[in-house]
Amino acid sequence: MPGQQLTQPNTPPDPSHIPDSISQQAVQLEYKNFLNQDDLISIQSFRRAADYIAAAMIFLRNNIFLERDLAFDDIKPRLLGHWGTCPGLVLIYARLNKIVCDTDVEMLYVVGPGHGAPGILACLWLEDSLGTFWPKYSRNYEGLFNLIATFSVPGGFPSHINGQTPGAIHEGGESGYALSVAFGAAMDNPDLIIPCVIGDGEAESGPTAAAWHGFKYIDPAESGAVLPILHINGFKISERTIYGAMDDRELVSLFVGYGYQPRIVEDMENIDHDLAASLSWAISEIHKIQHATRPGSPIVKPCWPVILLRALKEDRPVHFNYHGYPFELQGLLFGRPGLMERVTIARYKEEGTTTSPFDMMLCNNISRFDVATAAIRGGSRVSPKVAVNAHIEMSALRHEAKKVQDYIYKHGEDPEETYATPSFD
Ligand SMILES: Cc1ncc(C[n+]2csc(CCOP(=O)(O)OP(=O)(O)O)c2C)c(N)n1
Repeated sequence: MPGQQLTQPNTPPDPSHIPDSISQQAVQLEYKNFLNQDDLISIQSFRRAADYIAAAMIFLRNNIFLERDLAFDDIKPRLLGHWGTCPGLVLIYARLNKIVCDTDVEMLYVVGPGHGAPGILACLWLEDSLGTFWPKYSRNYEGLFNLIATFSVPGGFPSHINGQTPGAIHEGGESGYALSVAFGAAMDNPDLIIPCVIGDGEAESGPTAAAWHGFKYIDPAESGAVLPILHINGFKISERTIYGAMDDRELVSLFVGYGYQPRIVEDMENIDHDLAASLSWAISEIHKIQHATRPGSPIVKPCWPVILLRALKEDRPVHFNYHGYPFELQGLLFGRPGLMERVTIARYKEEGTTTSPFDMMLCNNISRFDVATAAIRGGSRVSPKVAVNAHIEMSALRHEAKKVQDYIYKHGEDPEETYATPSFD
């Protein structure tokens, strides 16, 4: 906003002057534990794998499974593809995929932020849709190596979704057209549902501003439906977005005015449940409209669903474990109030004497036990779920640290496992 001073990267929207009563127009759903445990685990595993592959496509030229320590030469010399939009695209893809597998609904996923190509290509590789058309990207080690190593270099996939991508009907290289492409695809395709992701930067463009009205040209009796999903991650390249700066009341007023039923999805702690319940609600609303109108009784001004996905929390605490003098880091933060409150810096307190390397860390409160304790302490400030067992977990860590220190004082050296490579499940 003009004259506004921002103190943190993803500043929450300032409250508007719109009466709170408008919030009642946003669709409310009970979504806690919407997914059963098996579905939750499978979706989250898919997302973790796809997010890793997407990040690797952008950054790594080899060493794709991190089989040895990362070296400078493992990083691509020229980084292309936008990481910021990928996790959101994958989040939506993962759930839609499950819906398509579990039901007989026909879907086409149109992605406005086509510059998030790594996210989409990673999903296509995981479900083996790439290998079917491109044997060099088959679902094996070699196929994954080719996907990652050749991404955004000549001969590989480019950083935007293009015509080589199986199933692509929209390139997404030029922002603004996803929503109109989606409405076009729905016409005369009565059984097709088209979830269409629109970036909040893209949503500012003229073509998208007009396309929100597209459903006014859709006859639910003979055409399919578009489910717009506005991806409000707050940024367009390096600038804040207008939609990211709008509070819920402004967003709800706007979309109710366009003629939609808006559902805001924003519970990052339970995002898979929240999104799954919201997509199921949206699909059932679409079916309700279509079933009501198809026996030959047209509905005047049906209210189609729209999903407003706020996919970023901005206030996470940051803990630096700095094995040196912290002045440079403090200098960077100096005078930036939002950041000063969020960031804590642990560093050597200059305590300890002739002892073992790990004991030096324990004495200075910068061991891995201290990092874990700081994460729990910071996490419990922002998440009641973490706060519940925080004191039990922190005392267990203190106990573990004491056991290690006792061992060191008894044997005069660090326990062997101190230097073992950690494994992650
Ligand atoms: C018409 C047009 N103008 C400019 C660009 C350059 N551009 C690429 S991505 C991007 C930002 C898109 O922001 P958003 O839609 O919010 O996507 P996200 O932040 O999720 O990546 C811009 C401006 C473009 N692709 N098309």
